[in-house]
Amino acid sequence: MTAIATALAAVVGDERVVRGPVDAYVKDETETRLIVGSCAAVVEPRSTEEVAAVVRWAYEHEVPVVPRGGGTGYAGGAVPFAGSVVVSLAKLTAFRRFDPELWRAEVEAGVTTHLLQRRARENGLLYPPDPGAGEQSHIGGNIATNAGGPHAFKYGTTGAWITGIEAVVPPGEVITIGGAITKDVAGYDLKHVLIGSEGTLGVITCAWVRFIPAPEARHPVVGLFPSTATGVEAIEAMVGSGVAVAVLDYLDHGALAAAPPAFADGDVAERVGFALLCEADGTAVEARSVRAAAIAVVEECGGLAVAPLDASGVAAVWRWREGMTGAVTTVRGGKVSEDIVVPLDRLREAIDGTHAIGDAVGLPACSWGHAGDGNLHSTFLVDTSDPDQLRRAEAGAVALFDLAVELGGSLSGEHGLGLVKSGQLERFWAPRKLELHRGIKTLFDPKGLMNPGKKQ
Ligand code: LAC
Ligand code: ZN
Repeated sequence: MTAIATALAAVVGDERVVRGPVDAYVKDETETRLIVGSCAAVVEPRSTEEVAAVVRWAYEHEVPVVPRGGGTGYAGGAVPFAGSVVVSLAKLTAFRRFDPELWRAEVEAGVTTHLLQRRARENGLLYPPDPGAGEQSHIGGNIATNAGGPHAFKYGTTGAWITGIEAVVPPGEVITIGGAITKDVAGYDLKHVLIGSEGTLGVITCAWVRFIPAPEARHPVVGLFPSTATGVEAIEAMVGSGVAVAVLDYLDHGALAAAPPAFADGDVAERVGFALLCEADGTAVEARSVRAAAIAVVEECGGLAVAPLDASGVAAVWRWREGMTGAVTTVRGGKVSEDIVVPLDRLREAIDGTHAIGDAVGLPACSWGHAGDGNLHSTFLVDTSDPDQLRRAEAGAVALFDLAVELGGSLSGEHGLGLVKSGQLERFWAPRKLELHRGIKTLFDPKGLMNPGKKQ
């Protein structure tokens, strides 16, 4: 045990300090680009008061604190630096309240996204956000990153579903913002300051979540197109003609090469250069009508629509989409993947630009993501045993940020700044804007001990 671990055992009890190897607590999905951290101790508090005790101790002793949810992030936000304390929220798993008839719950930070979705579903409700890896990711981490997902197109990101937050902020105090209320304009919007703050302002310990009645039906529509041009035309036609799909995702030819749509006819799959994944939802009548409209748009734009209605066909479509990031990683063993976002009418340029950057750095490139939100997962495939490939991919990532900003977009649409985009804000933000950003950090965390090095 390190001296810090021993001291924390005295603060919150021996059994709250993780013994043995802590490898699982010092990394996230950025392991695919060889990012792994280290820490002095890992604690797993069982209550908000214990989290507060840890933060109090750390603040007094000037030890950095790295909050950790399910560890499924793509930006290195939960990767700790040597000497810090990892505060895992995995044991804060209570539903403090669940009021299905009022469409709301009060859940602790370590409740998994899937459990929250399931409890809602079992009660005829919907918790719409669907970031990937829901079995592993926690609601606390989802809030800390304002996680998105395919359904964000219609329903918004995690933050849109949070009406209140309980958090431990330096130097170790518990605050609550909002609650079981759906409107609150008293004071500045501190709730949305914490949402997406990536653990740099405090530790989110509990949240008030809202639901809506579950849609009666949901039907996927996949559009397979010969080219990016025809596919992007269909995206714009879908939006422009008011077809209110809940999901409007895409995969370019590079992504399709890694994960061909197994549910389409073999010949067709080989000729596909671009794919769209839509979902029609609502009452049974609405979902059928939006489905038909989406199919019509796909066909009018020269695509082939695959729109299964049977459970196994639907499952195959979602398996394909959810397996995308894994499939792309498998090609060369590693990847550097960013999540730039651009205005919808610049999507085509961002998709083509990703390939141009890949060519410039000499690496295979691809992108997929949330077309309707203009949010790309622009990716360079790397063999991680070759440091030069990794270096070129990181240079490609910086070029992607330039591209996004040039197109009127932003560095990150859904995964956050974390560690991997550290230093990028000052390349693009005006001095006064940066000063305000840093001022918020200093106000919450004057000693700079909350998840240092992230979101800056
Ligand atoms: C996705 C993850 C990478 O959309 O955000 O596939
Ligand atoms: Zn995504």
